[in-house]
Amino acid sequence: MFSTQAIEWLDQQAIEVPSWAYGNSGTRFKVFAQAGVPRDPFEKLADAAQVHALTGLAPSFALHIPWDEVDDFARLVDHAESLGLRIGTINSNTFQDDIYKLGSLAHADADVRQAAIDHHLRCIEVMHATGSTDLKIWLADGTNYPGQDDMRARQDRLAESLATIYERLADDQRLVLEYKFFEPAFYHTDVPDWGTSYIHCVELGERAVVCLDTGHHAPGTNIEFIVTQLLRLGRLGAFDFNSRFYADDDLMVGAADPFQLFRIMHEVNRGGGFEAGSDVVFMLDQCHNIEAKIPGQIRSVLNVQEMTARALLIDQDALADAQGRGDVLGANEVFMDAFYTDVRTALADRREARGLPRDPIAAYAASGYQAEIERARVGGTQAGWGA
Ligand code: RM4
Ligand code: MN
Repeated sequence: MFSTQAIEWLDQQAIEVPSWAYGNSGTRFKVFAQAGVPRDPFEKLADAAQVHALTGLAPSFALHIPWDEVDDFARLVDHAESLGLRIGTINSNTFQDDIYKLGSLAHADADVRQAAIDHHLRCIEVMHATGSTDLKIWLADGTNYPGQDDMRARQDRLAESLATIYERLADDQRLVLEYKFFEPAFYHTDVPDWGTSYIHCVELGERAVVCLDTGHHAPGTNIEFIVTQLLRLGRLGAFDFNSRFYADDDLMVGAADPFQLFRIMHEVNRGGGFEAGSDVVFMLDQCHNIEAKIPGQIRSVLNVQEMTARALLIDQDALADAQGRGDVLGANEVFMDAFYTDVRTALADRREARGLPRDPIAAYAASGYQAEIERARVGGTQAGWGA
């Protein structure tokens, strides 16, 4: 079914999982605790290792600081390696401390800005201790009311703070700037869109790149166009995958709109994002509020794999030919043919050939792991949304 090239890319596909997907999470209405939830980053890694062992798709693990602070990062790295994993992106957190009520890197008060900068310098230390090469910055900065603060001055302060952080990165480390159009700020956000993120990145330098979180756009936004443009500009650093029906729902990627995920993967392919040497990081940024977390992560990485596989089935020659002839319906038919092709059996065959279970969700259920963690992990809490 697949070309040799497609098989090679599918076999090498790597999707980074976020530590916070394994911890308790919820909405502002309620955080529902789940039995067996990890008590520390070591246990989160153990859970992530299940996802990778059963799918072969998730070799790296993103940390959120300070949620995942530990005394000894060398021990955490050893633990990750013993589980066949490595530490990926380090995500900063300047949205939960009281001092950040009116912002962090764009705050009017120089002391607050300095505290936020210092937090990022701590994150860079963690990067050195873990071998991570990506510092991901998502800011809750913004305002709720027109006139509340000077939007223009906030951009200048933000640019200055980012430059201070960027200067401290090593040559092989990147600053990955994520945008989001609203929430928690409801009037304006300081990095609301890809254009703003891109402008700051260009000003910073070559190692500053954009993170596209699929849940961070206004309804109706053509996300795949943004993917195309950022790849064209060489600034698509990372994805935060999730899906949404309304706002930033953080549901499982591909759950709300598999066709959108397919279209995104087609543009990734078109822009060389699967090729050797591409440095696009494919990360999940999700919360499993009501569903079981480990199977939720397994389902999510499989969804990404499935839509990647379908996108790789597009007959590129036939598509280019129809496009060149101005054959509107023909081009669309080539595109849709691939989308409508069920690849699940072919991917299960491929898994079997690689020594992986045909059905990772069923294999997880049969493994007894869930019962074991529910028995063993009692009484702990772990920093995160629920803390
Ligand atoms: C934000 C954003 C960030 C993530 C946090 C937990 O909405 O998407 O990427 O680190 O949530
Ligand atoms: Mn995100």
